Amino acid sequence: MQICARAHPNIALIKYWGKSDLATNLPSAGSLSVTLDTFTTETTVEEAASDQLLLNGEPGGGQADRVFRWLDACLTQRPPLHIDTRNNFPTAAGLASSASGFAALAVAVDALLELGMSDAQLSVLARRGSGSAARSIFGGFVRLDLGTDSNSTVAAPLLDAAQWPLEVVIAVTQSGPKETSSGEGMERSRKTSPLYQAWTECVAADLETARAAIEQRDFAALAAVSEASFLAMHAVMISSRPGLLYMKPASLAAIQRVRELRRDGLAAFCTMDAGPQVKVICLPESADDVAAALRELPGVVELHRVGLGRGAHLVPA
Ligand code: 2P0
Repeated sequence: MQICARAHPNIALIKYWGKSDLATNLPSAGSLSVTLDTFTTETTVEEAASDQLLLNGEPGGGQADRVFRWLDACLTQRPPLHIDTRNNFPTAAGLASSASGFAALAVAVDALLELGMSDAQLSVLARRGSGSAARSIFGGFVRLDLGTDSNSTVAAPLLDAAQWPLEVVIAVTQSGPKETSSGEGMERSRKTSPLYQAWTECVAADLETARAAIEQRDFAALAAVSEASFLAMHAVMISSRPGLLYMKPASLAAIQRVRELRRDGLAAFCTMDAGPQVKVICLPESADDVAAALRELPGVVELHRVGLGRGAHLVPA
């Protein structure tokens, strides 16, 4: 029997950067995100004679080790599995492919092995594979709160995509894999950044501000707190030793341009992750003008426009 699941990446507005427990991949603070449409991971699983993972049609290498270690840590027993996972967008380039990847796998493995997990249990399973994947179990606006332990640190939906259909313009400034993986970067920041403690302490208040802004559909308030969160995260990255410089000159140019557009009245704000791409969250009426302005910038090599999408789900194999 083959089971296929589909999941979308998500973009954090209130960022996750740092872990308090490596064994269970427990984040040191909460986070809040929007799940995208258009970009998808589709993952097919079936029982096999031995473990094998194909990533975009090629043997998974280091990713395969990571996936099978995760499954062995989370499931008491399982058969050997053949996993075929494909992304329709760049892998490991700061476009959150691990979020959609582990969310799709969690849903597919749960169905194949008939584990009967709830959405919350699926979110914990996905989180143990990749912190941001906990959020891709759900669609629209999603919040992850710290619980008292690993099993209660779980994402939950805030609003469906249709309840506030924002658009996201993604300016790719450099394609290809990132220089330092998120997991390695987070550990470097935790161990060496003098700003790390202050960073983890400011997240709870930012989460509450963002939650209220989303509930009230207050775009300006969401823009202010989201921009503050991503800039604070990059301050932590830059102040790590050695410093993690994910921004490129074109990334900074895009951020400055979006700030000008906002001063001119457009509803748009930027966020960035562990890579040089700039994601611009827009009200739908501003997205055309934002895309046109970013297309003109030297150094923007690709532009994508996506909406908000649904959570991870099964599809016919
Ligand atoms: C986020 N990022 O909240 C943050 C912002 C990148 C910057 O979650 O080590 O691949 O697998 O738990 O989820 C990317 O890190 O990290 C990420 P692991 P993950 O979206």
